Amino acid sequence: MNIETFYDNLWQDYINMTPQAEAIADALKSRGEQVLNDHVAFRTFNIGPIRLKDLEPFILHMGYTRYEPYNFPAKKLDAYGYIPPRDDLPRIFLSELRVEELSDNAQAIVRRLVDQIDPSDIKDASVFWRGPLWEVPSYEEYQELADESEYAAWLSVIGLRCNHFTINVNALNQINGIEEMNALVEELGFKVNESGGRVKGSPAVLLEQGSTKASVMPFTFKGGAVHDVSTCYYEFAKRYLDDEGNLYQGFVAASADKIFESTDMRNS
Ligand code: OOG
Ligand code: NI
Repeated sequence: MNIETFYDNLWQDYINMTPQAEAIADALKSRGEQVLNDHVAFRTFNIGPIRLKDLEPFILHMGYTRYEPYNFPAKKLDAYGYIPPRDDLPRIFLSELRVEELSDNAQAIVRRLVDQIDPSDIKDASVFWRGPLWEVPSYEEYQELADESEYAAWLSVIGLRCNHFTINVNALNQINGIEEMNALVEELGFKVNESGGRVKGSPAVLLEQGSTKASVMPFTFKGGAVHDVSTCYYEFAKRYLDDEGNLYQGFVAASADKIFESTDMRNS
């Protein structure tokens, strides 16, 4: 699949899940701004046929290069950043949950989901907008997961799909910083993720980031119960030059740790 088709499909699936993102992008475009993406991100489980190392080949096949690993001890996550083959394309952030670190009960719920995956569904990069590859859990199971890992609960209902696009703030003309993006988000009636502060990172770590709180939608759980769930969010990133004059390409674990909470409905 060519990379433009990949991003067209990914964006369509993403704005279906995240109407606020389309509204924010449209507001920028109507002011004459060029909306480029700094990065996109995906979440997965480290078991079955959807481990990070099973999904990574689809990213490498599009010409991406593996860059840096990141570890999130409290959230039980591992991640990698990937550098695109061209400067106008987004970086990719791919994380996976260390399922073996969950309680036996939560592990059993996750394993029941992953056991249902048909490995032939994992054949190309379209896996990144396929959603849940399993029958969704009951609301009780979802809540049990959320008690231990908001990431696991989110992934159990939203499945494999882009969990955020990220506006490249360096490419905007009238907006100079993350807080100006936050203000626009609020002006449009959407919420900012304030966990870890409204602006995460600093020029000293060469990356500043902010994000919305994820869109919320009614979701039908196994058994028919309907409850609101967090879907996906929009992020904003501003990068700085390092001592050699190169634009910083990595992520910042301390900031990422808080950006994950953009999908956390219990903490808003
Ligand atoms: C990813 C959170 C981290 C970043 O740019 O540091 C992140 C996620 O929510 O899955 O996006
Ligand atoms: Ni991000």
